[in-house]
Amino acid sequence: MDDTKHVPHTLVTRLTSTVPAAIAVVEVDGPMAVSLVQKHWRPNFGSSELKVDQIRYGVFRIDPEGSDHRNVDEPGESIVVHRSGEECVELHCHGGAIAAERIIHALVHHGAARRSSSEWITSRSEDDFQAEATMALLQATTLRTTMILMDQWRGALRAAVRSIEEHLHHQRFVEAKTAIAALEQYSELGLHLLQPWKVVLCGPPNVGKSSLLNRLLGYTRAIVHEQAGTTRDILAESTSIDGWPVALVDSAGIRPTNDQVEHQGIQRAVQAIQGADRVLLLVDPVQGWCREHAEILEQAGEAKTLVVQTKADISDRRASSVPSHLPVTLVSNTQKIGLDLLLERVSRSLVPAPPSQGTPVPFCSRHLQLLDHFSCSTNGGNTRFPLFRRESTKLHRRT
Ligand SMILES: Nc1nc2c(ncn2[C@@H]2O[C@H](COP(=O)(O)OP(=O)(O)OP(=O)(O)O)[C@@H](O)[C@H]2O)c(=O)[nH]1
Ligand SMILES: [Mg+2]
Repeated sequence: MDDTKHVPHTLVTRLTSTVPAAIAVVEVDGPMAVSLVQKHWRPNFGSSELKVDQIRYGVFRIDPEGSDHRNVDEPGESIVVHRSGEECVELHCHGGAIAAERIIHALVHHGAARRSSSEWITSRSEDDFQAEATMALLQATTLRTTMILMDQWRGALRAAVRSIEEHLHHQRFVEAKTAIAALEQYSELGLHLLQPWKVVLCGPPNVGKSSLLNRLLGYTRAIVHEQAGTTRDILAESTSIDGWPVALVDSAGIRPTNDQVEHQGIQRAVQAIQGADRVLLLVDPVQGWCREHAEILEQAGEAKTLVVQTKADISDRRASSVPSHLPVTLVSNTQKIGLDLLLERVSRSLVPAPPSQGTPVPFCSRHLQLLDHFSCSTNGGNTRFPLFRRESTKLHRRT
């Protein structure tokens, strides 16, 4: 029987992402970490002793006892071993899909328990806020969103929440409401630090939706053609506008049709408009505003619609048929006119007042639930929130 089996609290975690990379890092943490690694590891020279802070090279043998005769010639995995603490060893192996998994599987087979990377992060964070910020930072795609999340990692949101708790505890409800409102103004932005804003390009056929998508992306993603009804399906691409993550969505031109395929495409366009955060409603300067524009505007609502008149190289005058109270941005896809102004307006529409450095921003659904809970408490309800009193659960601190 394997004497290292059922040893408590020796945890194995893949520290690096599962996305293939040059190197993957697996951490073994706990009382049996060193002996477990030594059982599998064969150094390329010298003894297999592992001193703290020493870095060694060798091979990780998946089946060290060779009990499985089919695996006798199994080559193992090349690894760099770093004993980072008395009870902590890092194994640096090939970063493809397989190597780290084989190593983890072998260690679990011999008694370690697998721990997810989110559990690892939680165990090393001061509290839930910092753990959530770390996990969000791993997924952030722009510098701007990263900076906001770094502020939360450093404690901006935690401090704001604690201050609201204090107000509620001392029944200072006016101050509590003000502080809650200050956080709530950023809740939509906070949820879109990771989840891209969905910006849908729509309008009748041939107004230049696909051309504008290509221009805003900076490469030719969608088919552009003079024939009306070219785009049939939804086409979404990730990008960023002024540092805000955005999914730009091209859609089929909306018009009455007897063509079954086109009809389905139009239905998808309508669904995309309904689910959009912002709608770019495109108008051709010659065709002008038509019934479809009015219907889309009614569906999307004026607050989240930006009217864009294309083909400014043909006509740079606002079409008189566009309702006069609607602001219009004139662009030319072919001559690249007005695109910077359009991007600026989209950015301002998404985030009218970007948070300054150090501003607390709620950024996940748990934070919004917490704000709801606080709001209820401003009427004199329960003012203690044990969920946010959790102390650090750091496990094995490195020596
Ligand atoms: N002069 C000029 N032509 C443009 C401009 N934008 C698009 N076009 C032309 O208009 C035609 C239609 O362009 P698309 O981008 O395919 O239009 P669409 O709105 O995606 O059309 P559908 O997919 O059919 O709904 C093409 O011949 C484009 O070259 C522009 O800004 N100026
Ligand atoms: Mg198109």
